[in-house]
Amino acid sequence: MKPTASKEWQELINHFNEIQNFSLKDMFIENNMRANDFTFEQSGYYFDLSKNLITQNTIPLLIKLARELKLEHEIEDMFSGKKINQTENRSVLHTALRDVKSSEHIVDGQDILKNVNTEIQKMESFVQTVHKGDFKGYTGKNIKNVVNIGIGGSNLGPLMVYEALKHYSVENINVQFISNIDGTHFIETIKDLHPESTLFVICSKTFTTQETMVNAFTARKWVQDYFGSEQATKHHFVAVSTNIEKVMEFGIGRNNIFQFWDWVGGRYSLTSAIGLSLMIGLGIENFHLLRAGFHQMDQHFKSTDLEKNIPVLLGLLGVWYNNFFKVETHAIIPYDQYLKYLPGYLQQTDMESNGKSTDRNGEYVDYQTGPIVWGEPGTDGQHAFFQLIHQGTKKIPCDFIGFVNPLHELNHHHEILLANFFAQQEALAFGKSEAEVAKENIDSWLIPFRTFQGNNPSTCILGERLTPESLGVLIALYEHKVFVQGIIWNIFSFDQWGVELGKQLASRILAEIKNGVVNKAQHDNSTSNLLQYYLRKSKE
Ligand code: G6Q
Repeated sequence: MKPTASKEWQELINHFNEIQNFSLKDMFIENNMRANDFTFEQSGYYFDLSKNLITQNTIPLLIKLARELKLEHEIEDMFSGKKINQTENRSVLHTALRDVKSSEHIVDGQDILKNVNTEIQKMESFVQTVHKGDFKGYTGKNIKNVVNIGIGGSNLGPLMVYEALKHYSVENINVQFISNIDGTHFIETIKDLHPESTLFVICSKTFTTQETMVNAFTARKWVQDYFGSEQATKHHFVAVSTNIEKVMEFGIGRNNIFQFWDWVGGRYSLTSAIGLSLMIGLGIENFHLLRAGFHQMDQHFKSTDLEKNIPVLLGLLGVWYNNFFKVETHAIIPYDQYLKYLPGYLQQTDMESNGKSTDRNGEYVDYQTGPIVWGEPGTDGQHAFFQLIHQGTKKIPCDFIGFVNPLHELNHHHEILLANFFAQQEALAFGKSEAEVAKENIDSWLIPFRTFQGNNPSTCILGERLTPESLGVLIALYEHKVFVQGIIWNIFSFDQWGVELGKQLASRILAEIKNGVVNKAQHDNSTSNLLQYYLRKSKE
């Protein structure tokens, strides 16, 4: 259903018109218990939504809209395995990958949990052989370096989680990631590695993705050239894929292929065998704790009333800003260096899922869908882009993510980090008025420059400690938030047709580059000129 045609949408417009000029400062003065009204504790996190531009009526009205658009029913459909990824005719069952509690889950007559668990056991056995030194390189050396080759969903999740949980990583194994087709990524990653102690994990659902395959073939050549034997391949390569045939053609034995299924979307796949490098790098137990964290949030999302359901509330707040305040972006600001790849990871989760302009009926939408997601860790961001959030002309809802306890002993660092974490949210919400600035005895002409309007919304997500489990909770929270928004916007969140056109054109252009001849009839004037310039200069 078109959301904007509902009476609930109209009610939200009316509500917006009433409150759009309210200020957070006034709302906190009017209700000095406001924080309590909008704070939730869930799965080891403290969620403070009170510094958002909402009144007591906003969330109920948004929830009314969600109910009208059958959100509860849609959640059930996803969990039960209905083929909600309609343009690809697939179920969306990443929640089954981390269902650590149920004994079976029948979809189309198949117990998919049995398959999940069989694959997990296979991963565990393999990882044990690597850890114990039973899996050896071609010349009998133990594996010390693992290189994950994959891109998009077959890279961003494992990369982000490995960096986030490095504190928990196993000793003597170092995991690296190669994703970009830019040869620099390959060269710079392998330059300090030795083929005898390196294992490549080729992660590709399709095993046809250009970047991954080119990197995989280059890696295979690197290994074979060193050992002077094709036989070395099976000692230094394993793969994760749904395309067993293609992997075997590459030269990897059936036993070293780890499987997943078409009901797992790439960007939702990190708890499938795509997480093999994680299981190797972080240990079996930590991989399970991560899954358990995901499951905890899955359960919360599936069975909690919308009024207290955190992914639902965060999703609806996003709709509120995106469609009523008409903001364009959403910032993710982790005050935790371990989470430095989280904003990039969530860019894919969110923007590849909800960056769509065709609704579920195939019609062009006449309202805004997914926001631009961006961010950097604090406090670095404070010395870069925070100026614009504080004094620029744009409203930018921000998620501030932090943890009470650090994973190191430099407590004085952590106190300063968290002081900044709290201070930025306070400053963004309440600003500093002209009158307050004037009291500071500065030249009057400087007052406007030193004034802060405030009223920039933020959500505080404060965890107890960054652990495999709490990270799982956090990732699943964002996955479900994105799902909620996709339902409200009436779009298909689980396909990604928008990545296809560029790929097609690149393959056409590559043929021209290889032939050294530009087919002008195929291109506009600008592209033809660029190609000609490139061909001319690259020959010089
Ligand atoms: C994610 C997308 C996309 C995908 C990559 C890699 O949801 O589908 O990012 O993960 O294109 O695809 P392969 O795993 O098939 O190589």
